[in-house]
Amino acid sequence: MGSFRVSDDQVRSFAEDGYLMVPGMFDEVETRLLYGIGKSDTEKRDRVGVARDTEGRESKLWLSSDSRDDIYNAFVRSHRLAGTMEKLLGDEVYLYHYKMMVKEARVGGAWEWHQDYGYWYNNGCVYPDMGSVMIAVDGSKRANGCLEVLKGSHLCGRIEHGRSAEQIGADTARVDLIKEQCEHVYCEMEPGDALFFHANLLHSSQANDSDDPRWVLICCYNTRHNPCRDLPGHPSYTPLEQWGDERIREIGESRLAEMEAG
Ligand SMILES: O=C(O)CCC(=O)C(=O)O
Repeated sequence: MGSFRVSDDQVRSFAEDGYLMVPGMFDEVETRLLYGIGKSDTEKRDRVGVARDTEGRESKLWLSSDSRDDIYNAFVRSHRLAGTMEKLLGDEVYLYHYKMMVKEARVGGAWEWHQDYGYWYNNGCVYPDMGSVMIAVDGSKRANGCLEVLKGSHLCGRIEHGRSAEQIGADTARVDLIKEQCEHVYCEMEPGDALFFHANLLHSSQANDSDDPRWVLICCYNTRHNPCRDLPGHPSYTPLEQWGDERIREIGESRLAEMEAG
């Protein structure tokens, strides 16, 4: 799907549901490059952080907002992701950060129900006009802890959040009330599928009790009109140069060849 163009119907459905699934957004070659480079990236592996869930299991990720000529930036800056996010959020977007959620087989922890804006509000972001897109690196299924969302919950406004073990979780009584109104959807994905979601959409994922790892890359964007504090990994407005979608193959293939040559 080299040149994806989001349709008006898809923009409408994102506005109503708070998320949009695009199956096969990245082809097999692009997905294999992200998988091959991501899984053996020792520099990033050394920066993996942990946020324990309420059962004490390790929910791990690495996070960056750097701009380099690398495979991650080729995804983040692609018209397919950044251009689509601009249509969905109705303004120019810039990179807030990107992160790899490293949910390992058997041990990967859960993520409690939350809105991303529950975190980002505290960074001085004035509006919730922000969004993320998740790209499946491994298959992401109920068994290995796929993303779960409450459809349409972004329309409930910002919900109180507080500490939940080492994570920030939404007020559980309020989440229960919203569950009575909003459908609970399990967003199962194949590698290369993309899931766009609004910063106020309630989402969570369960621990990985299966034998299959569940890695996903998440690219998070803010809109130009939304002021926020300039923090490491959570910058204020910095124009994002979008790159042609072919850069994923160009950068990915040359990086993979370097890695294979040692
Ligand atoms: O990786 C997951 O399953 C959850 C990720 C998430 O909730 C987030 O990045 O906000």
